[in-house]
Amino acid sequence: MVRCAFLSLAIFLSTIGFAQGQPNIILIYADDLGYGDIGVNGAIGVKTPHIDSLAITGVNFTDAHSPASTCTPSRYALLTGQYAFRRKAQILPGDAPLLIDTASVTLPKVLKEANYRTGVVGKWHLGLGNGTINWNERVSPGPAEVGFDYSFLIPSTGDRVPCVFLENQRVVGLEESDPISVSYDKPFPDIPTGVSDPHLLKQHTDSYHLGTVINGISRIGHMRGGKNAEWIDEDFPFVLTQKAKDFMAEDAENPFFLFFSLHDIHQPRVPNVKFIESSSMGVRGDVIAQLDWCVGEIVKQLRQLDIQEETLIIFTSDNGPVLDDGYVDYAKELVGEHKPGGKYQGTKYSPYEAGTRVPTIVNWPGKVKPKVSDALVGQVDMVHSLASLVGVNVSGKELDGQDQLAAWLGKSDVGREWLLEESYVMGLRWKNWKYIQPTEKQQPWWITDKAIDAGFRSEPQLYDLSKDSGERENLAEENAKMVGRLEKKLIKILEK
Ligand code: NG6
Ligand code: CA
Repeated sequence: MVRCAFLSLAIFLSTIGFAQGQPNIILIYADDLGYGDIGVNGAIGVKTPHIDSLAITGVNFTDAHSPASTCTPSRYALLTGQYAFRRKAQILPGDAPLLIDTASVTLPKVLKEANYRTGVVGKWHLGLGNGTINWNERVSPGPAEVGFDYSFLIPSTGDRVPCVFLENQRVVGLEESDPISVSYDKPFPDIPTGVSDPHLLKQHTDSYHLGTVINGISRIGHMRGGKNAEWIDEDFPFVLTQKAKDFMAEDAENPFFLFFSLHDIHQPRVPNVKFIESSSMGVRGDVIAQLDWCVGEIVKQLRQLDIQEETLIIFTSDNGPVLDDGYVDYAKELVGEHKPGGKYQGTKYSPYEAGTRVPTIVNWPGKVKPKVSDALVGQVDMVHSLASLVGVNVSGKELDGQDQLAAWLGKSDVGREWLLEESYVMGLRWKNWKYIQPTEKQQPWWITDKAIDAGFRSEPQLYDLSKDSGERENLAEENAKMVGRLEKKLIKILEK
C-alpha cells in the first residue's frame, strides 16, 4: 500500500515535470538540406510526408536560419550559443581536436542542469581529443565532456576518415589485432586510394576526395586498419535510427534530450536500396526520402512509447543545399524544376539567403499551435531559448544567443531584430534588409571549382528582401546610410 502510494506520487511528480515545461526535446538535424527540399516548402522532386506532417501540425518557419552556411560553425553555435568565428572555426578535418571548450556553456549541460538525460546520435564534426588522436582507446575529450550522457557518432563527416562509428567515444567493432591509424597528410602505401585503385569505386569523385577507399567510396584523408569496424554507408539510416530509438526507450518516463544529427543529405549520397528511385532526382532526392523515413521512425517510436504529447521536436538543417560538392552523383543534372533553396539565392558556403535559411519546424502536440511563422529566428538562440523553457538561467554569461522561446514556440511573430549569417563573408539581416560585407579576398579555390558563388565582392551588397528575395539587385550605392548603419552593427557584433 505504502509502495503503491509512493509510486503514484512519483508518477504525479514526473507528470508535473512535463507539464511545467520539461518536455522531452528531440533536435533532428539534417545535413545540407535546403529550404525548398521538403514538401511543405515546395519540393517537387521528392515527397517528404513525415516531415510535412510535423510542419502541418506544428510551426513551420519561413525565415529561420542556421548560424552559418557550413557545418562545423553551425553546430558549434547551435550547441554553445556563441558564434563560431569567435573561435576562428571553419570546417574541421577528421582528426581535429575538440572545438568546444569543455568549460563553456552547452545545450546538453544546460538541459542536464534541469535533470535531462542527454544523448547525441549521428554526425559530430566538432573535433575530438586534445591533439593527436589514438582511435584505439577512448577518444577524449568529446561529447561526454561537453554534457552528453550518451553518444553514438559519425566522428566527422561521411566523406572524411575515419569511417567508423564511435559509441561513448570508443570505436565500435574494433579488433585489437587490427588497430586504426589515420593520416590527413600522406596516404598509407599499402592501402587503396581513389588514385591508386579507381576500379574499386562505386561513385566517382573530384580530386579532393580521392583518399582511402572504404565501402567502394574514396574519402578525404587516409585510414589504415579497423577493417571490422568500417561502416557501410547504405546502413546509416537504420543504424542511426535504431540507436536513437534505443536511447529514447531507455528511460522514457523521465525527460530526455536527443540530438539526432543525421548524415543525410550530405555526400557521399548512397541511399539504401529501400529508397533507390523514390524520387525523380536521382540519389540526392532518394536520400531526402531516406531522411524523411528516419523522421517518421522517430515519431513512430514516440507513439509506441506513448510520449508524443510530452515531446518537443525541432527539425532543421545545419546549412543550405549544394548540388555538386565533389562526388559524381548527377544531382545537378537530375534536379529538374525542383528548387533546393526555394525562391532564395545561394547555396551551402554562401552568404546569400539559401546558405542559412533552412527548413525549420517545431512540433509539440497540444502545446504548440499549428501555424506558419515568418518570425526571424536563428539556431544560435537554441541554448538560451531551451534554457528558458526548462527554467535554467544562462543570462549574464558571455554568449551571443538570445531568449527567443516565444518565437520558437510560435507564440510571437516578432523574433530577432537582426541576425548574423556567418559565411566566408559575413551577412547581416535587419528586418527586410540584407547586408553583405565587402572583401578584397578571393573565395577558396575548391569552392570556385564547383562554380559556387560564395558572395566575395569588393563592394558592399545590400538587398531589400521584401521586394527581391533572390538578392539580385544590389541597392548599396543608393542606400549609403543603410549600408553605414548595418556595417556599424556588424562590426559591433564582430568585435564584441
Ligand atoms: C569541404 C569538402 C566537402 C564537404 C565539406 C563539409 C573539399 C574540397 N570539400 O571542405 O566535401 O565535406 O567540406 O561539409 O574538401 S559540411 O556540411 O560538413 O560543412
Ligand atoms: Ca552540412
